Amino acid sequence: MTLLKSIRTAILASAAIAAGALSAHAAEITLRSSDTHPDGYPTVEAVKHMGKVLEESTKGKIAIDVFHSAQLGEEKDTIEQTQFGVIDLLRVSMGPFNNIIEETQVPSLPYIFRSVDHMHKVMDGPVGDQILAAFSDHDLVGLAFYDGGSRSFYNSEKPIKSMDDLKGMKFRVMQSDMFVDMVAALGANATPMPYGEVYSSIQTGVIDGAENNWPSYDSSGHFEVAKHYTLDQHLIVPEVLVMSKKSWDKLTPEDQAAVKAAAKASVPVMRELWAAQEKKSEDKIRAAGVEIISEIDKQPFIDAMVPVYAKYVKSDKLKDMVTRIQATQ
Ligand code: GTR
Repeated sequence: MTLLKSIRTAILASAAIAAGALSAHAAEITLRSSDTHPDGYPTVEAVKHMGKVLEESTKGKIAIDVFHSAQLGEEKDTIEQTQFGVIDLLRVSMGPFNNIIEETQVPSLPYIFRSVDHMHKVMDGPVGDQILAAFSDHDLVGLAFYDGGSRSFYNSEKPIKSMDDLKGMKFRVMQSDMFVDMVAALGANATPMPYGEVYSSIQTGVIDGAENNWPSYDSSGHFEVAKHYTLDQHLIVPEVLVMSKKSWDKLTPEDQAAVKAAAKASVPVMRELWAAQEKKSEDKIRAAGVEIISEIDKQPFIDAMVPVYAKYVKSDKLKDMVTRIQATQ
């Protein structure tokens, strides 16, 4: 990000926070939390739940204000703002962390998880703890993982029924080099861009499509402009809730423990909301007449990922993480 853009984002974030501060809670400390998703989305509601738990456990001392709908900026920018301490809490996909924290690349690898259950087992265990701990070298505190379902390609042009159909097409990916390489390995072209720019970029033909899970494909409205959805499920990327180290250091050890506990308490709530939303969004999208291609041979997609693994899983540390994930039953 250029310095000018950094300053602009900081000003935007401060203005939104100031506006929100007027309606803030009567708590002694109000943590400002950012999310790209709209009000009512599972991640937004889960952080609100965390806020309720925290208010209770700290007897009203600490509250959370959730700024949804990217009011504080797009994900890559809000990561910086959280590192600076302008934003206290951030719910974000693991993807935009890939270029910053190498451990986050591992659960972002295409087809690394066999299922959402497998992902839960891994992220709830020692590999998950190792990834959370990795945030501390980057002015952040990793608090908890949320669900992001599985991501598949959608586009405005044609039904994708095999890898061959992807040839030469242009897809938006999250701002992660690994996802650019993933799409290239499938024979297509990738354009990294902020989430908020995807709708108009599909509409104007700058890109042919993007990739995401059911709830985001729904809430972003992308299904209105990209009506072919192929369930190749190339990614099951967990999402993460992090806190600014600057904000964290201002809390007493007791309050820090309360924040951690409240974040953990929001995880089962998130999972329940997520499962319900996935179903609701799928029903809505099917009813809207989107063409869904679910009969797809994933093996060629999986095989095509060998060079992506070779490029990103190089160090012994990451190799060991991949082995442990694969061995998790
Ligand atoms: C969503 C995810 C967001 C954001 C978005 C994107 O599924 O929940 O955090 O990463 O995808 O594609 O940018």
